[in-house]
Amino acid sequence: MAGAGGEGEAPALRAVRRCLVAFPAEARELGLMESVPYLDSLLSPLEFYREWVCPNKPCIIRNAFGHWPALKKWTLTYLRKVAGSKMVSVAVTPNGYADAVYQDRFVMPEERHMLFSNFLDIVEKKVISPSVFYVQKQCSNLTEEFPELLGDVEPEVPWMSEALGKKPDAVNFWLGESAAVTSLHKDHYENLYCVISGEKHFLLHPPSDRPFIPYELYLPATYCISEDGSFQVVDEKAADKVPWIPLDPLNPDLEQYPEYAQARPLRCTVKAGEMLYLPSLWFHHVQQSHGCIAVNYWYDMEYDLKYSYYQLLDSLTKAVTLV
Ligand SMILES: O=C(O)CCC(=O)C(=O)O
Repeated sequence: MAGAGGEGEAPALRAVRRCLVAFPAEARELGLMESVPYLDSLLSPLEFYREWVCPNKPCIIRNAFGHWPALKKWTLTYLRKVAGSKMVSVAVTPNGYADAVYQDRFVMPEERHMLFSNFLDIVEKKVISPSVFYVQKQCSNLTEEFPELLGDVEPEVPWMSEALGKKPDAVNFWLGESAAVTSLHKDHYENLYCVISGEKHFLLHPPSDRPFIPYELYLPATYCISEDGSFQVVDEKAADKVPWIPLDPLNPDLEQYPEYAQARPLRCTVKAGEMLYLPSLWFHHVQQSHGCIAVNYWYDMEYDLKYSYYQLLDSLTKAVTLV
């Protein structure tokens, strides 16, 4: 919460600010843990809903998808064989950050359509590029761009579909270089994130940490590669500003965002064969081992009272920040 008020601040505003500063610790005491717990086997849909979705708590589930052929089949060689000859969308950036703040812009990656085999050449370091490549298009790219791989996983997670009474909105396929990083953000999805090979490193904040997490408004722009191979940041035409988190949780600028010192990130590594349940509205920052392959399922959240309470927290945080 930037702009903490001084002596002249109205008492009511000071009281709201005090409540917002106390709120994250109070929420944590009500049942959040120091680390992300593991489940060694699946629960029934009802149990999973009661114990994790409803309380909005993350967990890592082992043995949740041991039956998927992908776990044994998906090597880079296999992926090249079944999908190498097709054109796919790849996020290309100069620094590994797609959808992140760069200087005074919110910058999106160049979305390059390229042969999947050319992308694999880069991941396998058969071709050296100064840019960073990541297959990460979040529009259900597994079903839209890689239908030939779908039979090796599942189009939905049956127990989650039953628990939530709906099908996933998107099934995404992720494969990229270790330099590709996903900046801190949150989504309105119940996310089941399954690592097929390699490792993903998540840094998480519960939604209740919102008062300590800064947002700013940025003009949106896109990386465009020039003929000489250098990247330019090109503004989107007539686009509204985008609220985004400027802070890098791995190296937070506490002079600019001192409140973040009070936030308490949870860190976890999700290994091959493990599934992270990442509840809706949790902030997450993601790194990976080189060539990590993952599939995740986004189930739209319920826009219920929990959502409304988060909106209230967000509005109050913005209100005191602006003063
Ligand atoms: O794996 C990643 O790089 C990002 C995942 C993510 O942000 C998500 O699933 O919402």
